[in-house]
Amino acid sequence: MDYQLHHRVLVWLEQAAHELRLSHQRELQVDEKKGASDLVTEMDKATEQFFVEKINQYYPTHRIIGEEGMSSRVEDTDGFVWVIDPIDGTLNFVKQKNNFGIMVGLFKDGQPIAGYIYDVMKHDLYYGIVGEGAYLNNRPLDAIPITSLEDSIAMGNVGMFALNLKNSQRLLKAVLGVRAHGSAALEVIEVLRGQASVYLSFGLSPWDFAAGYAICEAAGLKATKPDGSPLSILERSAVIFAHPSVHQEVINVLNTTEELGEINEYA
Ligand code: 2AM
Ligand code: CA
Repeated sequence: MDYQLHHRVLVWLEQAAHELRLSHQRELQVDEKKGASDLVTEMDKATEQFFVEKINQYYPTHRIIGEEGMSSRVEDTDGFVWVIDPIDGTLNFVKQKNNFGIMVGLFKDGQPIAGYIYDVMKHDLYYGIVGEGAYLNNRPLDAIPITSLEDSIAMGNVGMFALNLKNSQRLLKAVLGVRAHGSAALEVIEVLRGQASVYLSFGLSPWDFAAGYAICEAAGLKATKPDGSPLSILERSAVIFAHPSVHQEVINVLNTTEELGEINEYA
């Protein structure tokens, strides 16, 4: 790992997070993307632009995949590729002024090197360096132990469970309860901390999962497609982030065909 690069990313994240907090004091320009719940603001664009300018200045040979498309399209994984979500949970950012994150992943030849998730309003900066470990505010992450799926909490999206997408109500039944934040960043954090055993989401874009994928790799957690195969930063995909002791069981649960039975309304 290049520690000068790592230090620069930490500084950039602090600068970007500060600007996002300040932006809550003025009126935001909010536009809809695919609908009323899929929003973008000038701060999504400005934050991505900030990272793109910094990376281009210090690492001109590196390429960037960002949600807001501020750099040229990346078609292969050769060399260093950064994957950036300037605001993850934009709906929360606009409506709650809370519960959103900045996510940055760094990959070399398609393999994760480092990942960063900043829970902006809590001032909590998580990062993982593959081969070294995972950290919260520069201290080694101290996760709650996970013993079994049935004795744990799962993270997901409310709509996904309501619609039983890909048999997800099976997972709802297999755990003690499910929780949702509406931000992939915050949901991955729950798994990193051992507050949940698994976060499952269908249809995540590379910027939604790349940082979490890299931190999970650094922390010894699993981040895969629902069939257990590896993620690609060039493809949108369904993703399971899980503690290794429950990962295969989550896959098995999603593939179960026996009758579902009653669901606990408080799950
Ligand atoms: P975003 O805020 O960066 O768009 C919300 O449930 C979570 O899913 C967020 O992490 C959100 O990221 C992500 N997401 C991905 N695709 C989405 C979509 N089409 N609409 C809303 N959220 C989406
Ligand atoms: Ca986003």
